[in-house]
Amino acid sequence: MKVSKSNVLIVVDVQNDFCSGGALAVPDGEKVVPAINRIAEQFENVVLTQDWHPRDHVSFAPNHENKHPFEMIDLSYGPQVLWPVHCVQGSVGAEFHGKLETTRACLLVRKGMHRGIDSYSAFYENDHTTPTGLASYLRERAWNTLFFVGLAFDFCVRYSAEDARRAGFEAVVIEEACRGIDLDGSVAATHASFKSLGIPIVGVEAFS
Ligand code: VGL
Ligand code: ZN
Repeated sequence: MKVSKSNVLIVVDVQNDFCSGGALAVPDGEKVVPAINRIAEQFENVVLTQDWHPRDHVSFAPNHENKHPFEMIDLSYGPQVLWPVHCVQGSVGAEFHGKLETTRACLLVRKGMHRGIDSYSAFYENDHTTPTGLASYLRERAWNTLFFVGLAFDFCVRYSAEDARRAGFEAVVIEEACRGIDLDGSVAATHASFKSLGIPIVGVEAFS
């Protein structure tokens, strides 16, 4: 695949807490790193996202009485999964994986920073109305096709790609450079949703 100047690679949440030994470890999460580094070499434009929560964040199970990680609760903006404490602002767990090549990235989008709203998508928080500013940034740079890699396939990669598509961008997911959490069939639900929204999955070999 020939990567063009209007293409951008969006590297989602490749942070220590989502890798083996981390607070919300995605199985084999760190295995995406060599593939992402190789793919990123083909792109002139690379954007990174970073899950970046305050310690009192509403998505953390211990911040609710008698609630456990992976239970659901209802918040004003809808149902929300409760997670273990993860990606706390300034913590080692919130840092990018040490082997992730970050030097060529032009923009870093931090998300999940408001205490009362979680944010899976790089574009909108989970209330689906509070923007991060990423869509305007990409539009101003006239980048129209977004390639997604990173963690987790069925949460932050999924919601980012879906919002990109709804915002009028072309969105493509390189699934081999992603890993999923797979909570209650969330990986299958992601595939179905991508299919209905017109979000193709392409292989890594296209970028070598
Ligand atoms: C994520 C759950 C909670 C992700 C972030 O990056 O997919 N998942 N926070
Ligand atoms: Zn999070």
